[in-house]
Amino acid sequence: MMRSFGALLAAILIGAALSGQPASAADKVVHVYNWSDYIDSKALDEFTRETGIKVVYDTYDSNEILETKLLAGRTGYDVVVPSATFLQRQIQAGVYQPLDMSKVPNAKGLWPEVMKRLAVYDPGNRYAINYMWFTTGIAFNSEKIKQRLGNRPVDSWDIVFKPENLKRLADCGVYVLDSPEDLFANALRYLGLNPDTKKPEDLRRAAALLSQMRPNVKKFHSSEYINALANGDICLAVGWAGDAFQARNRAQEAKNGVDVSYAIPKEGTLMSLDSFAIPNDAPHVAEAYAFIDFMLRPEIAARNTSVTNFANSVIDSKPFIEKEVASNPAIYPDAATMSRLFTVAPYDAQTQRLVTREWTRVKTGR
Ligand code: N2P
Repeated sequence: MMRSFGALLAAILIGAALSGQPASAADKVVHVYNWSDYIDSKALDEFTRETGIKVVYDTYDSNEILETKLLAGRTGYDVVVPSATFLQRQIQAGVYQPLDMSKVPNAKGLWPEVMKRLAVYDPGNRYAINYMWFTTGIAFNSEKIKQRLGNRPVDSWDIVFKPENLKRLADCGVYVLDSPEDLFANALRYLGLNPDTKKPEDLRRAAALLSQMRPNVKKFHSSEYINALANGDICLAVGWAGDAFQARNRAQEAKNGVDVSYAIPKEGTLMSLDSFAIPNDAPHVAEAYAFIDFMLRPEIAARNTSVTNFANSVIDSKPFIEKEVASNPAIYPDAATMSRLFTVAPYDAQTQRLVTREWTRVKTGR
């Protein structure tokens, strides 16, 4: 053991000598695993320019994918961005290290209201720092919806959960998030049940409602809807707020005449919080802190919001955010809308198994 350790050390030292750099220079890297379409790529370049830390950046589009990796361990990632419910049970599973806030000076600018909401999942805000928060809602192609449903406003989950409505949109294309947490919570709410219930019979009722969507859904997917909406390939998606507005912007840039809108349904919807956390076995902890702190700078947070159209939690970023984004009530909801948003607690293991099984049935009919 000692010998092989010595040999390893020698190899590192020789390697460093050959490359002409001290061993630590090779460590100037941070491995970040974040949601797709969730950052201004120029912010990454700027971080590297300023700190000399290279960013290896991978993306995912589902909490389940992230969680499977985290629970297997040794992901090699230094910073990950779970949603709050997943964060809570990952903390309980011992996946993360407690944060040393003295290494994140910009955390002083975090929005107390958002961090308070996050504290429900991470008591005392010990393990995570909020990155973005947002709603799940209905993204749609205004013109195509009007052709099919007339002038009635798109303002209710009725359009998605009443098969006679969704059927009229099947020909122009409907995508739905492949995210059981979002869909179950909203189906429960729509049925007048507690969106946070863990009762098997309630969850089965929600699953039955969700199953009715299947014949009219082209795809269950959590990131492809941005381009599909922007290109006019689909006319409706159950999706996340920022993604909907990214679709709108892409269509505008392409000047293809497609107009994408987004609605927070009047019945209310799920509010989610995605937060930075550092895995226990992160190989580059100092760099992880540097990365998180950089992203909390007001100007940088503002750019990430202006580009992604997701609301961040750095209060002083507001004046730097593009006006159209900062004043968009679907991105930064007003108090009345806020009061219709709900959050949910994580599923216990047994409920999770039920939900996973039912969700597979919703998607495949089997
Ligand atoms: C970004 C989606 C992030 C919100 N495309 C889902 N957690």
